[in-house]
Amino acid sequence: MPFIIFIDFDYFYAQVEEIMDPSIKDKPVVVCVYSGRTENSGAVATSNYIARSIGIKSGMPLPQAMNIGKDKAVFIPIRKDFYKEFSDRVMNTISTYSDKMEIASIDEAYLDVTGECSTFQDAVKLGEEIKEEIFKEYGMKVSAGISINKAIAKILGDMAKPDGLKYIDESMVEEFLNTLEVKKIPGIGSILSKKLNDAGIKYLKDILGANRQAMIEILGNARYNYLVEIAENRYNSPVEERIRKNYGRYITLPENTRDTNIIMPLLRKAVDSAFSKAPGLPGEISAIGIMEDLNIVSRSYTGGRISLESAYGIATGLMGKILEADSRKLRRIGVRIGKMSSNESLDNFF
Ligand code: DCP
Ligand code: CA
Repeated sequence: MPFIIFIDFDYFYAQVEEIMDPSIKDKPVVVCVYSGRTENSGAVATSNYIARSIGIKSGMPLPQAMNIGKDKAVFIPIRKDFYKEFSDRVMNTISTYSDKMEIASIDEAYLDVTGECSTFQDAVKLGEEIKEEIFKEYGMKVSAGISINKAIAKILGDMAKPDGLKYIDESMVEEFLNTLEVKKIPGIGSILSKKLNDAGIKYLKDILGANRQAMIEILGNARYNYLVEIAENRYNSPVEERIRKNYGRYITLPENTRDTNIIMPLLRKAVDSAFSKAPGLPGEISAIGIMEDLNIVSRSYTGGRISLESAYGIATGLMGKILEADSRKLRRIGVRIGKMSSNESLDNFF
């Protein structure tokens, strides 16, 4: 069975605004899309949880939100490019945990960590580590769901909000599916779930006993099949690699350590792996150390076309410098290569 981690950033746009200006953190924060028609026309893109608790939610018309928020809420115009860039950085950090990653939206990602983990418990630990690292590095809270397929992982991630983590392993799946309400399933909004409720369907499992034609009428063929697959625990849509190419490789050490007998062989392995992904030889190589307190330290070398053989020595030297300058233990190590002189692009050029 695969191990899948789903990550969703909490109240994303509004949280970015809080991170940029912590003084607004204890107020309702509302990110607004102004339509420009009249001064206050537009809608709420998203809001923080304090704003949600007083009823200001995504999609609400601005005049209504302003009426509720009045003088206590902070209204901020949307700055999409800035959030996109923030998202790219967080996604980059997440991508260091597995080579199989699917970025599903600006604030959602799936990781297949089957290859990184020998037990489900390892996958849960990795999920906790990802949450911790994102918070440490960016001050951002995310929620995580961990299970044996993407659908259940996402359902759990949604249930874990905010700032939570939930998991269901193989042995718990059946019981989980037996009591799962259909409205909790991604893609089943309030309109569909009302229609299903009217047809006597409250739980996902009810669909299996219902009249097939009647269900298809409400759901359509594709969605019906999708729900049946989840309900019968046959859903296995793979994590599809959708990610900006990153010629890096990070490895979590078996324990926090400064022992070069443990670190350097794994560093060589990271070099091998980074080179195997790259289309040509790099002009730059960095060694990265993620410390026991999750602070990140890196050292880089630039020059010429670096061969795999020389990369081992360079990376080892860089890691040596990291250890020399620091007294902390290392938790993870990484190698990143860049400034590629790609054979491919030369071919295209000539
Ligand atoms: N978004 C938007 N308009 C909407 C819904 C969402 O512009 N009607 C944007 C703003 C959100 C981002 O997409 O920050 C992600 O959407 P989510 O549904 O994941 O919502 P949030 O991240 O805001 O909240 P949650 O904590 O529920 O994930
Ligand atoms: Ca979100």
